[in-house]
Amino acid sequence: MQDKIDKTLKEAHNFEVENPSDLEKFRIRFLGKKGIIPELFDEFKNLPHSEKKETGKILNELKKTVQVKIVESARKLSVKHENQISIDLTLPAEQLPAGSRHPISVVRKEIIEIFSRIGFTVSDGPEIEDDWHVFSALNFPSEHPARDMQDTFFIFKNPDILLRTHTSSVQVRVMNSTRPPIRTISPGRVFRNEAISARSHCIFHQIEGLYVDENVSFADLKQTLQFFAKELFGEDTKIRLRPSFFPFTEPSGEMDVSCSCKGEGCKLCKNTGWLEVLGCGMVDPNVLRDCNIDPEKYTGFAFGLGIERIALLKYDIKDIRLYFENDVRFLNQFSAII
Ligand code: 2NM
Repeated sequence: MQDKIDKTLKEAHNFEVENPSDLEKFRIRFLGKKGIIPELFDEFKNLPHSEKKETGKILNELKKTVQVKIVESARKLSVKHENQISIDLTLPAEQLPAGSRHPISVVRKEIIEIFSRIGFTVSDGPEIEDDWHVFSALNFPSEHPARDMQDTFFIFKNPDILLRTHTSSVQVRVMNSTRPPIRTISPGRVFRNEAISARSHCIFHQIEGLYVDENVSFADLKQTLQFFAKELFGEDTKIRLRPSFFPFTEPSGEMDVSCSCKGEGCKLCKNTGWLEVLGCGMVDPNVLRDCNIDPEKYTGFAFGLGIERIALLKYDIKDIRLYFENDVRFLNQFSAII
């Protein structure tokens, strides 16, 4: 019997299992109803009592070895099987998790689309500018506080190379290089040397608009802004203009939109019923002249808005710093917005 067990063990070791059918043959040969191992257990019953302990131990070990070989071979075959599936090029691709648009991008896109519908093109310009395009051509007097180191970032401490503080510099470039009619908006990053807080940041995003042609009037400005406000905030939105001052426009104004609380009072509008949205005005004749446009023949209106502020109002965002942290818990909240 000992001999038979040794022979069976050798055979089990040498049995090559290459595929599922080999595995099934192996199982039947050794563990099937009429297989070698059940046969050996039958023979075992007839052994004299004195041999049972020793032989039983070896027989059990043989059975275990065969079982382990079956489990191991099955595992190896299934890995092989999986590898074959993974190169099946006809299978549909796995879905990748989609990201979301940044709220600043969402609002910028929406504003660009609104102005595109009434004939405005998009213009672009450099973030690193010179004094003339940012200040001189825009009627900033030489002693204006915005030109101060405190407010503007200068590069290499050179007073003539600086980071633009508004995208009006792009419009100076447009006016210098094209003849009216001009209808353009310029979205872009701007930089101001300000302390970072919940309400302001040293980098933010602006969109400025410019319309220059013969007979452009303040009424055109007001109608354009009213259209814009209704498109962005809803058909029921009302606007109001308050007098203001900017070096590059005369007269100048600030536009408020009616708050969605309808004057009932809320935190957002501080119970005034109005939200400040943008600055605007008629382009100062000095600006037109500096940009080679005849102020006797042409007039223009311009406006400027901060995208962070608009997004803040639209989505009730409490802290401007959230825009720049790229915390996915913040960004994921905009994943439903296209
Ligand atoms: C504002 C407010 C008022 C403005 C002026 C010009 C230009 F280039 F035509 F002179 N661009 N943008 C402007 C006017 C910007 O931002 C609050």
